[in-house]
Order: sequence, then structure tokens, then C-alpha cells
Amino acid sequence: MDLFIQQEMLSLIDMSIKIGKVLFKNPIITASGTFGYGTEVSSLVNVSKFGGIVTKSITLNPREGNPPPRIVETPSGMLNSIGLANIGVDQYISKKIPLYSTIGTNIIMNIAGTTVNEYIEIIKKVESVSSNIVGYEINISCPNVKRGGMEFGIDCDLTEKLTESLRKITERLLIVKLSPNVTNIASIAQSAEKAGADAVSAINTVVGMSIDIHKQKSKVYTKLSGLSGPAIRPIGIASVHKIFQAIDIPIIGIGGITCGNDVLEYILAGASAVQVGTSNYRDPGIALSMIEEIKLYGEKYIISSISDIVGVVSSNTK
Ligand code: RRO
Repeated sequence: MDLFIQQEMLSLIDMSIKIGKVLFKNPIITASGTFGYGTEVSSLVNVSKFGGIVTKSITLNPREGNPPPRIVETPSGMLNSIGLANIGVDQYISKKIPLYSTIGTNIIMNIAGTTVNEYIEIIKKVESVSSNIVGYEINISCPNVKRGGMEFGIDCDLTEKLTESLRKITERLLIVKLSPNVTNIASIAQSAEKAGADAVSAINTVVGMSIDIHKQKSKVYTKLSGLSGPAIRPIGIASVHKIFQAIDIPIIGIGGITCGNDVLEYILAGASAVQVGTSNYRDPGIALSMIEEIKLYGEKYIISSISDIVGVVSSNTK
């Protein structure tokens, strides 16, 4: 057999996955807040190779965000308190959505609000225009705003009511993004599933704090902020493991992913797909190399489809 054909056959792991009715070419998605509106780096990185892109959080009105300093490096991670800086849904519709017509990958719009009605209004506005957005990630887990955000994500009833209201107004993918800053993340995931979510994503950042002992001040303006990066990876994986045992809809794993092996840990714990976040600041193309690393793993262990290994570690205890 021709050597080239032999090599092609060897690497035939099917990387595609399905969430709801949407097909993703691979399970690697860029995470909200770490990849802008999805178009900023398209001259540097072939974004069409990603399974998908999640936009930064969009709110009903434009927001400047929190005062600086709003980012600080920490051991194996970083703290952020951006405070939902974004251009608001109207400008998002007029300036960003048209740029997606040739992007070549699945765009998921992340939305945030302070009331159920705000979330509804944002989705209604987007649904009223023509776009190729495949779905919405509902942010109920932002740790850095006084109202809304995490208020929903720490309460099963509020999560259920919000998800139910949004389910009624869109047939597009509905992904609920969960907070790790709760007693029982699996019960919040169950509320989202019960209300009709297509998937959950976990985790958003972990509440953290860092102090400058010489200035005797918090290093971040808002004092408390959100920890991300490799420091939180074991928390993310444990969360996926717990959620996997509690629900049947797909889970998108997030938190501290730096390489293909980290992706595989999430998948084996129960994630059908993952989002790469903080690593994008180091290299906006880093997620592309993860796709290749997973293909090599598929060859080594003769895996025909990436879906075949979702949750194999966690299902032992299901
Ligand atoms: O904007 C932020 O400060 C922020 C958001 Br919306 C979020 O969901 N998670 C986070 O760590 N920061």
C-alpha cells in the first residue's frame, strides 16, 4: 500500500462531535473572554480549524468594565476582574455578526445579564436578524459584577427559571456556563438540563484574591476576582466528573487546559468538548496544536472516534 495512504488511514480518528443538533468538526473550542469576538486574530491563526469559538460575554448595553488593575498573574494562573467590558448587543449585531459569514467555524455567542428579561431581550434581538451563530452560552457564573452574573449560577431555581425562559425563545444551541463557586455544581447542572439546556459548560473562574503586602492593597481593583489557568485544572476536571454522573446532556470542560493531554483528561472525565481559555493569551494558536496531539493519541490507542472515550473514567463509578 502507498505509504501516504497508510499514514492517512492511521490517523483516521473521527474528531467530530455533536452537541444538540450542531456538528463540531473537533472538540476544541476557544473560551469566552479569551478570544475577543472571534475575528481579532484571524490574520494570525486559521480560526476555521477550531471546533468552535465562544465570544466574550455580550450584555444588553455597552459596558466599560471595572477600573484597572483588572488582571494579575498568580502561581500557575491569573486573576481577572474585567467586569463584562463589551460593546453591547446592538453594536455586536451591526459590527461583528456580519464578519462571521466566512469564518468557517461554529460561533457561540456568550450572553450575560442582570435580570431574566435582559437575557431574553438580548436573545430576541439576535434572533430577529439573520446570522450564522449556532447558539448561545448563558453566562450565569461571572464572579466580577455586583448584580446578575453568579447570582443565577449559585441557585438551582433561578438557573431553571432562566434556562426555561430562554428555551422558549430560541431553537439554537443553549449552553449554560456553570460556576465552581457553589456547594453542589451537579445540582445546578441538573436544573439546567431539566429546563431544556442542550449542554452545560464548566467551569467559569474560581473566586480568588491576591495582595500586595508593600502597598497593603489588593492587586486587583475589585479585591475579589476570578482565578483561571493551570491552577484550576483539577477543580475543572473534578467538576466535570461530578456533573457527568448527574446529567445526560453533553458537558463542555473548561479550566487550565494547556495541551492535548489536558484535553484528554477532561474528555476521559466526561467532557464531550472543551474550551481553551487562559492559554490563548500565551499563544492564540495553541489550541490548534492540541487537535494534532489528540489525533496522535487516537493513533496510539487505536480509537476510532473521540466520542468513544467520553467519560470512560467517570462512568466506572456512575
Ligand atoms: O468580565 C469578567 O470579569 C469575567 C466574566 Br464575564 C466571566 O464570566 N468570568 C470571569 O472570570 N471574568
